[in-house]
Amino acid sequence: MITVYGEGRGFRVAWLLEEMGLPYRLRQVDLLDGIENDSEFLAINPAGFIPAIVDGDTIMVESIAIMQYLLARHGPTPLAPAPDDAAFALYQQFLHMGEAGLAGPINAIVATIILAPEAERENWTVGWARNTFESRLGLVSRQLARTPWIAGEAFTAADISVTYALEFAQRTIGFAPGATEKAYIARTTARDAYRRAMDNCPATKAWVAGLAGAK
Ligand SMILES: N[C@@H](CCC(=O)N[C@@H](CS)C(=O)NCC(=O)O)C(=O)O
Repeated sequence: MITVYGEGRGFRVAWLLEEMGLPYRLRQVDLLDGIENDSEFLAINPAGFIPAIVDGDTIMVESIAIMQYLLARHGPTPLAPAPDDAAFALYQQFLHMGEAGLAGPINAIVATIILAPEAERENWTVGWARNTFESRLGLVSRQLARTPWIAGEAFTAADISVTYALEFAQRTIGFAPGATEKAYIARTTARDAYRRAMDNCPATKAWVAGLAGAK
């Protein structure tokens, strides 16, 4: 049985596991409680960030890498188009862009607006991170104007990566999706696997419920 440590980007992992029909359990990690008090989790990830997984003898961190591991180790699955598939390049691109170009820069904004002293909250780095998010979002919107899913005509793990980032942005930096992104989020989040993952992730469910009016 695979154990997923922590929600946050662990939701991506739970959603993927639901799509793949693989059994798992979620082990909550409360970052706000002081991670130094959670020695069991620190034994899994001494760096103290989430998510992490344990799958037999395998321990891993980094949500996108975890997804690639699960898709490869427990696949094959159409959720990860093969190298000879026409969707392969876009799939790889957006799978990674969901974190590297969208959710990652948001971390800098969130950390600054929550943790920085008042006078430092709208600093240069926050502006840079917003611009980075917005320029990558332009590529997402352009692609969604062409195809229903981010890598083409079929739902893939890249849609999990990007959808999480868009909902994260809505929740944290006041991102207001346009009509194309709204319709996309409605499509991806209507999937049964998304709903089942939500039911296993109460903290994520609570914050997404808060977005209901924005959708
Ligand atoms: N690139 C990492 C980002 C992980 C990340 O930022 N996790 C957040 C919660 S979603 C966290 O643990 N923050 C606390 C920390 O980094 O110490 C991934 O995709 O897994």
